[in-house]
Amino acid sequence: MTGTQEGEETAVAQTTYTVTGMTCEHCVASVTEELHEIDGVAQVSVDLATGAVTVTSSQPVDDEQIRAAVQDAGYALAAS
Ligand code: 9UX
Repeated sequence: MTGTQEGEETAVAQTTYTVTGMTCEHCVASVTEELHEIDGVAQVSVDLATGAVTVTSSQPVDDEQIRAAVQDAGYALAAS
């Protein structure tokens, strides 16, 4: 019962945030790119319709890092 998936980084954390202000796929691309620059971030999934952004990482990521990256991209994190 060892649960390591081959070919993928081990995901230890997965958190969904709500990002406001994204209105097209280019917005989605910008946010995705910024979030990928954070250490440990392995996968970023964005639902444009709802603003739901799910971040999967190989190590815990501080919410403030997420907030800063989203702001760098030009958008905002909804208060949780
Ligand atoms: Mo699309 Mo988003 O043209 O700020 S990039 S609206």
